[in-house]
Amino acid sequence: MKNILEAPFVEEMKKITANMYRLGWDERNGGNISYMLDEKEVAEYLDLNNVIRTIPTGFGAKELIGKIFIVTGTGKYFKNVEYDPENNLGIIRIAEDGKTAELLWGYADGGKFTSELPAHLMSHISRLSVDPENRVVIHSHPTNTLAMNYVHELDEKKFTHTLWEMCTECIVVFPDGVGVLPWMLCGTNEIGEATAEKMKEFRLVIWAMHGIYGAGKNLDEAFGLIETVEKAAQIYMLTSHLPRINTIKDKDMQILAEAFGVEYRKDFLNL
Ligand code: 2HA
Ligand code: ZN
Repeated sequence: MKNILEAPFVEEMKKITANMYRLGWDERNGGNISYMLDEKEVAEYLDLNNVIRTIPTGFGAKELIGKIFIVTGTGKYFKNVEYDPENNLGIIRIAEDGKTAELLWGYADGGKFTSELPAHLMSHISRLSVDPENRVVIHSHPTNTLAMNYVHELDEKKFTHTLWEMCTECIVVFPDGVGVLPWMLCGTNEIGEATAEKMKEFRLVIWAMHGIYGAGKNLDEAFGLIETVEKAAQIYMLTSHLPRINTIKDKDMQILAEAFGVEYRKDFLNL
Protein backbone atom coordinates (compact mmCIF):
# COMPACT_ATOMS: atom_id res chain seq x y z
CA MET A 1 0.00 0.00 0.00
CA LYS A 2 1.37 3.43 -0.95
CA ASN A 3 1.57 6.29 1.56
CA ILE A 4 -1.68 8.29 1.50
CA LEU A 5 0.18 11.44 2.57
CA GLU A 6 1.99 11.30 -0.76
CA ALA A 7 -1.13 10.70 -2.86
CA PRO A 8 -1.48 13.29 -5.65
CA PHE A 9 -5.04 14.13 -4.57
CA VAL A 10 -3.90 14.89 -1.00
CA GLU A 11 -1.04 16.99 -2.38
CA GLU A 12 -3.49 18.88 -4.61
CA MET A 13 -5.80 19.58 -1.67
CA LYS A 14 -2.87 20.86 0.40
CA LYS A 15 -1.72 23.17 -2.37
CA ILE A 16 -5.12 24.60 -3.25
CA THR A 17 -6.22 25.27 0.33
CA ALA A 18 -2.89 26.98 1.09
CA ASN A 19 -3.20 29.03 -2.07
CA MET A 20 -6.78 30.09 -1.33
CA TYR A 21 -5.85 31.00 2.23
CA ARG A 22 -2.98 33.17 0.98
CA LEU A 23 -5.32 34.91 -1.45
CA GLY A 24 -7.35 35.95 1.60
CA TRP A 25 -10.48 34.15 0.43
CA ASP A 26 -10.73 31.62 3.25
CA GLU A 27 -10.34 33.25 6.60
CA ARG A 28 -10.65 31.15 9.75
CA ASN A 29 -12.80 28.11 8.87
CA GLY A 30 -14.26 29.79 5.77
CA GLY A 31 -14.61 27.74 2.61
CA ASN A 32 -14.82 24.04 1.84
CA ILE A 33 -13.91 21.67 -0.96
CA SER A 34 -15.18 18.28 -2.11
CA TYR A 35 -13.34 16.33 -4.79
CA MET A 36 -14.61 13.04 -6.21
CA LEU A 37 -11.81 10.48 -6.43
CA ASP A 38 -11.20 7.51 -8.66
CA GLU A 39 -11.84 4.32 -6.68
CA LYS A 40 -8.93 2.44 -8.30
CA GLU A 41 -6.55 5.27 -7.47
CA VAL A 42 -7.72 5.45 -3.85
CA ALA A 43 -7.29 1.65 -3.56
CA GLU A 44 -3.55 2.11 -4.14
CA TYR A 45 -3.40 4.01 -0.83
CA LEU A 46 -6.25 2.75 1.35
CA ASP A 47 -7.94 -0.56 2.12
CA LEU A 48 -11.45 0.20 0.86
CA ASN A 49 -12.89 -2.49 3.15
CA ASN A 50 -11.61 -0.69 6.23
CA VAL A 51 -14.33 1.75 7.30
CA ILE A 52 -13.00 3.71 10.30
CA ARG A 53 -16.45 4.98 11.32
CA THR A 54 -19.73 5.99 9.75
CA ILE A 55 -21.21 9.49 9.86
CA PRO A 56 -24.80 10.41 8.85
CA THR A 57 -24.93 13.04 6.09
CA GLY A 58 -28.43 14.25 6.95
CA PHE A 59 -29.92 13.66 3.52
CA GLY A 60 -30.18 11.06 0.77
CA ALA A 61 -27.84 11.06 -2.21
CA LYS A 62 -28.64 7.80 -3.97
CA GLU A 63 -27.01 9.03 -7.19
CA LEU A 64 -23.67 9.08 -5.33
CA ILE A 65 -23.79 5.64 -3.65
CA GLY A 66 -20.29 4.15 -3.66
CA LYS A 67 -18.63 7.39 -4.74
CA ILE A 68 -15.54 8.47 -2.85
CA PHE A 69 -14.73 12.09 -1.99
CA ILE A 70 -11.93 13.91 -0.26
CA VAL A 71 -13.60 16.69 1.75
CA THR A 72 -12.38 19.49 4.02
CA GLY A 73 -13.39 19.15 7.68
CA THR A 74 -15.99 21.15 9.56
CA GLY A 75 -14.54 23.94 11.70
CA LYS A 76 -11.11 23.38 10.15
CA TYR A 77 -8.94 26.15 8.74
CA PHE A 78 -7.64 26.10 5.13
CA LYS A 79 -4.48 27.63 6.57
CA ASN A 80 -3.72 24.39 8.46
CA VAL A 81 -4.45 21.75 5.81
CA GLU A 82 -0.93 21.68 4.36
CA TYR A 83 0.64 21.07 7.78
CA ASP A 84 -1.89 18.57 9.11
CA PRO A 85 -3.93 16.94 6.34
CA GLU A 86 -5.02 13.97 8.44
CA ASN A 87 -6.97 16.11 10.92
CA ASN A 88 -8.23 18.71 8.44
CA LEU A 89 -9.29 16.47 5.56
CA GLY A 90 -11.25 13.25 5.29
CA ILE A 91 -11.91 10.65 2.61
CA ILE A 92 -15.50 9.43 2.68
CA ARG A 93 -17.56 6.98 0.63
CA ILE A 94 -21.32 7.34 0.31
CA ALA A 95 -22.77 4.12 1.76
CA GLU A 96 -25.39 1.82 0.23
CA ASP A 97 -28.22 3.68 2.00
CA GLY A 98 -27.15 6.95 0.31
CA LYS A 99 -27.46 8.74 3.68
CA THR A 100 -24.32 7.67 5.49
CA ALA A 101 -20.71 8.60 4.90
CA GLU A 102 -18.14 5.84 5.47
CA LEU A 103 -14.90 7.35 6.69
CA LEU A 104 -11.92 5.73 4.98
CA TRP A 105 -9.22 8.15 6.15
CA GLY A 106 -8.78 11.48 7.96
CA TYR A 107 -10.79 13.55 10.46
CA ALA A 108 -8.32 11.88 12.80
CA ASP A 109 -9.23 13.99 15.83
CA GLY A 110 -12.85 12.74 15.70
CA GLY A 111 -14.07 15.50 13.38
CA LYS A 112 -16.27 15.26 10.33
CA PHE A 113 -16.88 16.76 6.92
CA THR A 114 -17.85 20.39 6.25
CA SER A 115 -21.25 21.61 7.41
CA GLU A 116 -21.86 22.48 3.77
CA LEU A 117 -21.77 18.83 2.66
CA PRO A 118 -25.45 18.94 1.58
CA ALA A 119 -24.74 21.82 -0.83
CA HIS A 120 -21.64 20.01 -2.08
CA LEU A 121 -23.18 16.60 -2.68
CA MET A 122 -26.38 18.02 -4.16
CA SER A 123 -24.23 20.20 -6.45
CA HIS A 124 -22.20 17.16 -7.52
CA ILE A 125 -25.45 15.39 -8.44
CA SER A 126 -26.62 18.41 -10.49
CA ARG A 127 -23.33 18.94 -12.28
CA LEU A 128 -22.94 15.22 -13.05
CA SER A 129 -26.42 15.24 -14.61
CA VAL A 130 -25.22 17.81 -17.16
CA ASP A 131 -21.48 17.00 -17.23
CA PRO A 132 -20.50 13.41 -16.38
CA GLU A 133 -16.86 14.53 -16.01
CA ASN A 134 -17.51 16.94 -13.14
CA ARG A 135 -15.46 16.05 -10.05
CA VAL A 136 -14.97 19.14 -7.90
CA VAL A 137 -17.10 21.60 -5.93
CA ILE A 138 -15.40 24.52 -4.17
CA HIS A 139 -16.98 27.02 -1.80
CA SER A 140 -15.04 30.16 -0.85
CA HIS A 141 -15.39 33.76 0.41
CA PRO A 142 -13.39 35.78 -2.17
CA THR A 143 -13.06 39.37 -1.02
CA ASN A 144 -14.04 41.44 -4.04
CA THR A 145 -16.81 39.08 -5.10
CA LEU A 146 -18.29 39.52 -1.64
CA ALA A 147 -17.77 43.30 -1.68
CA MET A 148 -19.55 43.52 -5.02
CA ASN A 149 -22.59 41.79 -3.49
CA TYR A 150 -23.15 44.87 -1.32
CA VAL A 151 -23.09 47.46 -4.08
CA HIS A 152 -24.39 45.70 -7.17
CA GLU A 153 -27.89 44.44 -7.92
CA LEU A 154 -28.17 40.71 -7.18
CA ASP A 155 -29.80 39.90 -10.48
CA GLU A 156 -28.19 37.01 -12.41
CA LYS A 157 -28.30 38.70 -15.76
CA LYS A 158 -27.08 42.08 -14.51
CA PHE A 159 -24.42 40.57 -12.23
CA THR A 160 -23.04 38.31 -14.97
CA HIS A 161 -23.15 41.14 -17.50
CA THR A 162 -21.13 43.43 -15.23
CA LEU A 163 -18.53 40.70 -14.61
CA TRP A 164 -18.26 39.97 -18.35
CA GLU A 165 -17.61 43.69 -18.96
CA MET A 166 -14.72 43.79 -16.50
CA CYS A 167 -12.19 41.55 -18.30
CA THR A 168 -12.10 40.59 -21.95
CA GLU A 169 -11.75 36.87 -21.22
CA CYS A 170 -14.65 36.60 -18.77
CA ILE A 171 -17.31 35.65 -21.31
CA VAL A 172 -14.95 33.00 -22.67
CA VAL A 173 -14.12 31.54 -19.23
CA PHE A 174 -17.68 31.49 -17.87
CA PRO A 175 -19.98 31.82 -20.89
CA ASP A 176 -22.71 30.07 -18.88
CA GLY A 177 -22.73 33.05 -16.50
CA VAL A 178 -23.09 33.22 -12.75
CA GLY A 179 -26.16 32.11 -10.82
CA VAL A 180 -27.14 34.19 -7.80
CA LEU A 181 -28.99 33.07 -4.67
CA PRO A 182 -30.42 35.60 -2.23
CA TRP A 183 -29.07 35.62 1.33
CA MET A 184 -30.01 32.32 2.92
CA LEU A 185 -29.05 30.43 6.05
CA CYS A 186 -25.91 28.41 5.31
CA GLY A 187 -25.25 24.80 6.31
CA THR A 188 -28.83 23.67 5.59
CA ASN A 189 -30.41 21.26 3.13
CA GLU A 190 -32.50 24.23 1.84
CA ILE A 191 -29.48 26.20 0.66
CA GLY A 192 -28.06 22.93 -0.67
CA GLU A 193 -31.17 22.32 -2.76
CA ALA A 194 -31.23 25.91 -4.03
CA THR A 195 -27.53 25.74 -4.96
CA ALA A 196 -27.97 22.41 -6.72
CA GLU A 197 -30.92 23.77 -8.71
CA LYS A 198 -28.72 26.63 -9.96
CA MET A 199 -25.87 24.19 -10.66
CA LYS A 200 -27.96 22.54 -13.39
CA GLU A 201 -27.51 25.77 -15.33
CA PHE A 202 -24.35 27.40 -13.93
CA ARG A 203 -20.91 26.23 -12.80
CA LEU A 204 -20.72 29.32 -10.58
CA VAL A 205 -23.27 30.26 -7.94
CA ILE A 206 -23.07 33.31 -5.69
CA TRP A 207 -24.42 33.03 -2.16
CA ALA A 208 -25.36 36.65 -1.58
CA MET A 209 -23.22 38.38 1.05
CA HIS A 210 -21.56 35.07 1.90
CA GLY A 211 -19.43 33.72 -0.93
CA ILE A 212 -19.36 31.65 -4.07
CA TYR A 213 -19.58 28.06 -5.30
CA GLY A 214 -17.62 26.85 -8.30
CA ALA A 215 -17.69 23.42 -9.96
CA GLY A 216 -15.44 21.75 -12.48
CA LYS A 217 -13.77 18.63 -13.87
CA ASN A 218 -10.76 19.15 -11.62
CA LEU A 219 -9.50 21.51 -8.91
CA ASP A 220 -7.87 23.80 -11.47
CA GLU A 221 -11.08 24.31 -13.39
CA ALA A 222 -13.27 25.01 -10.35
CA PHE A 223 -10.60 27.27 -8.84
CA GLY A 224 -9.97 29.03 -12.15
CA LEU A 225 -13.65 29.90 -12.50
CA ILE A 226 -13.79 31.45 -9.04
CA GLU A 227 -10.46 33.20 -9.63
CA THR A 228 -11.73 34.78 -12.84
CA VAL A 229 -14.95 36.02 -11.19
CA GLU A 230 -12.90 37.41 -8.32
CA LYS A 231 -10.56 39.24 -10.73
CA ALA A 232 -13.54 40.77 -12.55
CA ALA A 233 -15.12 41.75 -9.22
CA GLN A 234 -11.85 43.39 -8.22
CA ILE A 235 -11.81 45.49 -11.39
CA TYR A 236 -15.42 46.43 -10.66
CA MET A 237 -14.61 47.46 -7.09
CA LEU A 238 -11.61 49.48 -8.30
CA THR A 239 -13.57 51.33 -10.96
CA SER A 240 -17.29 51.46 -10.13
CA HIS A 241 -16.97 54.72 -8.16
CA LEU A 242 -15.05 56.41 -11.00
CA PRO A 243 -16.42 57.86 -14.24
CA ARG A 244 -16.49 55.07 -16.84
CA ILE A 245 -14.75 56.31 -20.00
CA ASN A 246 -14.39 52.97 -21.80
CA THR A 247 -16.14 49.65 -21.74
CA ILE A 248 -16.34 46.31 -23.52
CA LYS A 249 -19.53 46.58 -25.55
CA ASP A 250 -22.14 43.84 -25.86
CA LYS A 251 -21.29 43.53 -29.55
CA ASP A 252 -17.61 42.97 -28.58
CA MET A 253 -18.61 40.24 -26.15
CA GLN A 254 -20.65 38.54 -28.87
CA ILE A 255 -17.63 38.70 -31.22
CA LEU A 256 -15.43 37.21 -28.48
CA ALA A 257 -17.82 34.37 -27.68
CA GLU A 258 -18.18 33.53 -31.36
CA ALA A 259 -14.41 33.73 -32.01
CA PHE A 260 -13.75 31.28 -29.15
CA GLY A 261 -16.70 29.09 -30.11
CA VAL A 262 -18.30 29.05 -26.64
CA GLU A 263 -21.98 28.46 -25.91
CA TYR A 264 -22.89 31.64 -24.06
CA ARG A 265 -25.99 33.03 -22.40
CA LYS A 266 -27.21 35.21 -25.28
CA ASP A 267 -30.08 36.37 -23.08
CA PHE A 268 -27.51 37.92 -20.70
CA LEU A 269 -26.35 40.35 -23.43
CA ASN A 270 -28.35 43.35 -24.63
CA LEU A 271 -27.86 43.09 -28.37
O1 2HA B 1 -17.34 26.06 6.48
O2 2HA B 1 -17.69 28.68 4.66
O3 2HA B 1 -20.31 28.36 4.63
C1 2HA B 1 -17.34 27.42 6.58
C2 2HA B 1 -18.19 28.04 5.57
C3 2HA B 1 -19.62 27.85 5.69
ZN1 ZN C 1 -18.99 29.95 3.60
